[in-house]
Amino acid sequence: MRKFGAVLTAGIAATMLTIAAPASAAVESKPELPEHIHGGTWPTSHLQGVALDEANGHMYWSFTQMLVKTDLEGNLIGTVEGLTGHLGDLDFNAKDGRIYGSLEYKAEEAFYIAIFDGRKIDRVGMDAETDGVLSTVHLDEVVADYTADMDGDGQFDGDTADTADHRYGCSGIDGVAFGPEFGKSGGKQKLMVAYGVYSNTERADNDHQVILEYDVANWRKYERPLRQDEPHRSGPKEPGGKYFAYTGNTTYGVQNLEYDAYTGNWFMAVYEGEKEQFPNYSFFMVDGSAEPQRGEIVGQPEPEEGELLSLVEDGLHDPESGTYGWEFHGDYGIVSLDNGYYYFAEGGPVEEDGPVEEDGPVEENGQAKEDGEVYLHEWTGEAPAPFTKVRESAK
Ligand SMILES: [Ca+2]
Ligand SMILES: [Ca+2]
Ligand SMILES: [Ca+2]
Repeated sequence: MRKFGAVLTAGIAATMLTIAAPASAAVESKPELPEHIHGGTWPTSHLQGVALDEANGHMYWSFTQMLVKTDLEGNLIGTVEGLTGHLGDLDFNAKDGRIYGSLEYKAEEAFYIAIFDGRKIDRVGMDAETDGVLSTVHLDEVVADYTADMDGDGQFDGDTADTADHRYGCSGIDGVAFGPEFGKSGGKQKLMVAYGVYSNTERADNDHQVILEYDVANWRKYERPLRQDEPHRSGPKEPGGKYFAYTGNTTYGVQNLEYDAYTGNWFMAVYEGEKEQFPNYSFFMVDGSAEPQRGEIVGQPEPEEGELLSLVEDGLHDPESGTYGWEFHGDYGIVSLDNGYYYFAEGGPVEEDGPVEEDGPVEENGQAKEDGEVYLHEWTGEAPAPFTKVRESAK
């Protein structure tokens, strides 16, 4: 499904830079966390995101239609099931101890932040609607951009990439993360929500990642139980901020978003884009120390201004498009431990007795399952990949 061919070409053509060590200096001593955690094997779509509750020793895993809770040895504690939409990336909110994730119902034109009360998840097979562990807040802003009739023909073309519709190419939402406001290193933690963006090489208005900012401190009044047969619309009318990062078009936008207090930057893992005029990197960093700048959101049908974010100017560089990035696959889950160590997720289709090829016979006999796990990584700051796996053998 993913295309790796263009990546190699881009990597060779790009200028290699050496990244400076972050201001916080050397990597701290290795944390007392396992180097590998297995999230299990589930009859769902693939792993979409992970969230760590370090204080309580719990890991949460988004398997698209199911939330899984394990301890840090990978022992199963519980699951929340019955999601008919798309549960995407997650993050843990240290302030209220809950897990926030993106949840899409494209046919119903409903886009939510799903809020799981992890403390109440204590058994396998809990129901997303009726067991009181999940509340949802609707995001009107996403609906407005997703459903925009951009070519003005009076028709909204729905869930397809092959159209001029969807403002900024918005396909919904996926990456979510808590962190400080852009341009700040501390202060109130805001929830940042990144758009999915369809891959389409025929239009010029889809070359930005779009990030909405919300203050969830007053969200209790909006929270409602999930009702999938009757989607509610309770939520903030507008985001607290809306930001644009020029990366070139990607395939479904920011898969995983994470704030890294160690470097002070925001990580964006994407499935590579296909436009020839871009290097189509798989990993970008937004400079968290840079104040957003008011400027033109290039490529829009009518000239439009917005709050523009700055990419970290390191790693790989493509002078023609002016973009910077890295080659690293964090699409299935990222947790920054905020000390130079990270969990990155991996996963894929498996059979009971071992891995199988994607699109292999297991897909046909209806026994396909998806496996998910995370591995501890360490910051290197190098290019093309700025992280390296912490290996058991290095102990
Ligand atoms: Ca249209
Ligand atoms: Ca995803
Ligand atoms: Ca995240």
